[in-house]
Amino acid sequence: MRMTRYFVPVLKETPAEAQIASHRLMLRSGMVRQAAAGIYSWMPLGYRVLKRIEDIVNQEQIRAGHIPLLMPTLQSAALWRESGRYEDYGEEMLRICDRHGRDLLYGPTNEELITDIFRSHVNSYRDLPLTLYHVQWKFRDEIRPRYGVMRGREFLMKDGYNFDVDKASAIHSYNRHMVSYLRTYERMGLKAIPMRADTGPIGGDHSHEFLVLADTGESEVFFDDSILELSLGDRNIDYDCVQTCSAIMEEWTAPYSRTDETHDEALYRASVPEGRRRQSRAIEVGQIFYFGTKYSEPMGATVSDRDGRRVHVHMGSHGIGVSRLVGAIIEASHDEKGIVWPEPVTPFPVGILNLSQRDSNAEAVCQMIYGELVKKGLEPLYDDRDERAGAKFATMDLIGLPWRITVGSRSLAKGVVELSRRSDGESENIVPEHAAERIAEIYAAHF
Ligand code: P5A
Repeated sequence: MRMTRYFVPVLKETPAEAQIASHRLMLRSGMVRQAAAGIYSWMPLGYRVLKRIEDIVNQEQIRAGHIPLLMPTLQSAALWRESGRYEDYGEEMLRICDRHGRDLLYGPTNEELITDIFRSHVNSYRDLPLTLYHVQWKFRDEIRPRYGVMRGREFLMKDGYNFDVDKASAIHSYNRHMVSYLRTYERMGLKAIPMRADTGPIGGDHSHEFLVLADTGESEVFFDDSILELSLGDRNIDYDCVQTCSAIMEEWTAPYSRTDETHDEALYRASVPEGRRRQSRAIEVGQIFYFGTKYSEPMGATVSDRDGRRVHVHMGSHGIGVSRLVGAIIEASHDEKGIVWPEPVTPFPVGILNLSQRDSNAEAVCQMIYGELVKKGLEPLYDDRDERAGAKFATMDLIGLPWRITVGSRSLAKGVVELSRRSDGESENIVPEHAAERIAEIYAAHF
């Protein structure tokens, strides 16, 4: 993409309303624009990142055997009256009345709607286990939307729902989600720690939140430092294997880790050696729940079991804050100059920066590198504006692409261009013909 043909409405001034780095940087780099309190338009650059995150989420869901579908944003209030949550949900629910006087709502979550789909079409234990999920916009009329996309009113969530014939099978679904979430966050370059959590309006008594450490996070967390050393790496995981998933679940939940809602000071002191006790702020980027028959009973979602008896299905639900993750990744990865995108979610793999825009040779070299990168499926962002070098560097640093190829008359006279890394500024000179190949090698390690 050529910058002169793109749309990146960067801001020169830091917007006064933004209190945390990610919100500031997303506004300044033209990734989002507020449409109303807690409601954002995703500008081209922000939209690319959102899609990258959504792609990783989808790939990992499908790898775990979960099935994508798409439910609407608007739901009928009648279903929520069946579960009893229409009144209980309170003021966070946006209630709408259509022209016929029928009550609708903008879905804050989809347990009722998915249970309705399930009960209408599934009849037998033979069709289980089943996990359906979608990535869809949600609305929660948060009393205090803040921190940009972190606590929005309209936000993008991946929400999945498992249906199992009994508790043991549902616990496997829960563990499988835990494992697939760990892998999902790891692929984004994030350390997300599972922590025992409260269940709030979703219900049940079995839940974990996934938290990313950040000073600006809204949660207070207490954990055993040793949990930070755990990693799935490139383990080959069989998601259908009960033992594999429960062993990984055990591994990650053995060290103490809890949010302030479930924190037990006595247990913490007794089970974590003093030198390993850590207390921090953190951002909740996902949560998983097992709630048994909380929805299937009032809504009559049953299947016939092996003995021909009708039983209520056991369910859980599992959410990832897709739009929140954009902010969380920036909180975890930025410096004083701007964003530092991890390779797996960057909007463009590399930026080409032309310091000598009016030199036809420099333009030809940039175009050659651009063409080679596109051939390799790595579309770069080419800053071809007729701007001062300083302004171009500042924009690239703000936008935060992980790699930059700088082309200028002076270095071309020596037959080289500069390849540099955003995270530490490390750079090297390479011949222009090798530039695209080098970028391809770097990215091959990630995909
Ligand atoms: C699980 C999926 C649920 O709603 N029902 C379906 C369950 N869980 S949750 O914890 O309430 O939400 C899941 C994740 O969504 C993100 N999230 C938000 N992101 C941005 N702005 C908000 N206002 C907001 N509220 C929730 C969080 O990442 C949360 O973990």
